[in-house]
Amino acid sequence: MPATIRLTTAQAIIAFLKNQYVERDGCQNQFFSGVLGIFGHGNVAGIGQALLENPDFPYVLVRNEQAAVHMAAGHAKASNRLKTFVCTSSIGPGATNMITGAALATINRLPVLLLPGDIFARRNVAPVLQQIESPSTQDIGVNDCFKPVSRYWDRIYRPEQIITSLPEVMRVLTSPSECGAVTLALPQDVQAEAYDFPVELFQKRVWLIRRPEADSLSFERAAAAIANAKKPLLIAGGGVLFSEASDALAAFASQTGIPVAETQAGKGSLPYDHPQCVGAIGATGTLAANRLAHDADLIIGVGTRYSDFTSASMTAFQSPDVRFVNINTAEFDAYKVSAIPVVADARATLELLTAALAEYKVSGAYAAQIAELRQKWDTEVHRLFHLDTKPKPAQSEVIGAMFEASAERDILLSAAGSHPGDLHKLWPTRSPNGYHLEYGYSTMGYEIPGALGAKLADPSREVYVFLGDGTFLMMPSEIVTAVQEHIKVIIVLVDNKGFASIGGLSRSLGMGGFGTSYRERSADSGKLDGEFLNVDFAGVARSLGAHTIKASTLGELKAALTEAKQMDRITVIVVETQPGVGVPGYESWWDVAVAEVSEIEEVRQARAAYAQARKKERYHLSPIAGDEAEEE
Ligand SMILES: Cc1ncc(C[n+]2csc(CCOP(=O)(O)OP(=O)(O)O)c2C)c(N)n1
Ligand SMILES: [Mg+2]
Repeated sequence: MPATIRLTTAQAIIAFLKNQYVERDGCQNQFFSGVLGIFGHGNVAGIGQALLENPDFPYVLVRNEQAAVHMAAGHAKASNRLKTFVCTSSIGPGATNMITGAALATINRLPVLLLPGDIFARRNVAPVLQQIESPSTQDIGVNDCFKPVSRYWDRIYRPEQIITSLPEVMRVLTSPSECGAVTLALPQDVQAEAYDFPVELFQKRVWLIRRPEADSLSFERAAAAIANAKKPLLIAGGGVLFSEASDALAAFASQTGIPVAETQAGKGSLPYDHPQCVGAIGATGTLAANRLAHDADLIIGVGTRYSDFTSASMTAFQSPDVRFVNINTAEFDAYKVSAIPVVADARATLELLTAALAEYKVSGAYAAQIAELRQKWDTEVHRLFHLDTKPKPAQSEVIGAMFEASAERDILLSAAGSHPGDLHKLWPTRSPNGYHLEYGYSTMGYEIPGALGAKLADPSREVYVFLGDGTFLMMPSEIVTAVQEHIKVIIVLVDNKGFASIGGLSRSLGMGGFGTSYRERSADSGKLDGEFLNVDFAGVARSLGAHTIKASTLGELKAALTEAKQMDRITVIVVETQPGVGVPGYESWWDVAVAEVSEIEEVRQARAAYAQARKKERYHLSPIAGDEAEEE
């Protein structure tokens, strides 16, 4: 008989999780950095009790379950998916608070493990507090809502089910192609139930993070397509960073001369001053990247899922002959845009391509065009960093000041508002993962908890958070967690009286910014166009425990950043920016559908412009280039 140990289901889960390790390129580390969560009756006596008995597995109390998942996702992103946290919640609202975080993680392909409490498996006391009942089945609950946002979902009705479920949990969390949110719903009675578990289950287990290589035929076709390309452009997505392929990409780009454009998730794949780096691509792209994309005859997509921001809503690639090669661990992404699919690890494939393309170099004319576009873009960034706007600084000047204050390995983190677009264009990223944008789900509220997770992934890197006033009001609460855990991050909070981003979008579509600024309802008009609301953001941050500084001018902001660097605790700098001074778009667009009929003339005009712009949207259905080549 194999040796067994009698544990509750919750005790067994914690004992298993703390013994999981990952290994890549010969380096090993513990996969879970601990457990984040909030206790309620649905987990306090189960997972809570197990954590009490396992003090070597750190438990961090957070303020909001959604924030716990963001913190885990930020941690996973900043550690290239080699680490994450477990998130525990009670049943009901504590559990469903995690759904937004789960969607964020799955969309961004980040591993997070969620353990929501669930209603009693034995049912005799139903309906329990916070249970949603169904007249048609007893086998449904709010945790079923996690199914579409999880890459793996399971509910544990009997203790021994975890023996087969937990290995599946780990397979998905450590898979380079499948990873995302994993949800294990845990009925509260089952959490506390004991079972004789095999001791083997709790031995140290090391999960190999594979670097799959391409099949030879796909690889040869991809290499041939590149060798024949006259105007190739490589798009670096998040997969380049996850794969730690920056050096391999730099070698490939230097040798071939192929320019590299970056998605939001892939920005920082190359340092901004690498001669082949042409910066952001797509709706929030640089002039350099967007011009090159427009005429490219071959797009090499590495670790990208071609979101609408990357493809400028399928208008970015206008050459009639454009073809695609996609390098991706996920077959799903590799096959997009009718590409030659190279289902493989980014680093391994780029190294092999560099060797296979020793003879290839872009033309002198193309190289000169790349150099000239890069030069023009540098000038534009310099202009926007030094607008000298008065009396308040423009947002681009705030970004410039943050860049000047930060050091090479520091991290710039943001998620929603007007910041992602401005930062994607302007932030000169100096080191891999130095640019941390959650732009798969663009979740207001990710920034503070995401930053805490990123900081815990590598405390030697300073984390700067660029935060909107709208986002801050949505979830300021994790400042308390930062104080509790002694986690230092620097937050620059831009007070622009509401939603500059959506307000600007609304105005551009003929709706005059309706319902997007923070103003009182006017007694005269009955609308939200009265006095501006005067929220004391610094006061809120201070009351939660942060060191706070108010800056009214660019000079004060620079001084505040110097002070913040010297602080040993979370610091919030509040800066008001000059309204209406935005960063323009650069020969790009984003499809936001405009009303087809309207009483408002401006909306009708916007619709006409919209119909015109949409004509550039393309399907990329060309036969796969490799096949064509073979037929000739
Ligand atoms: C949770 C969530 N709700 C709504 C949105 C849609 N949205 C995107 S940006 C934005 C406004 C953000 O305002 P703020 O943080 O002040 O940034 P600003 O636009 O002023 O730069 C909204 C409402 C979102 N991205 N996330
Ligand atoms: Mg704002």
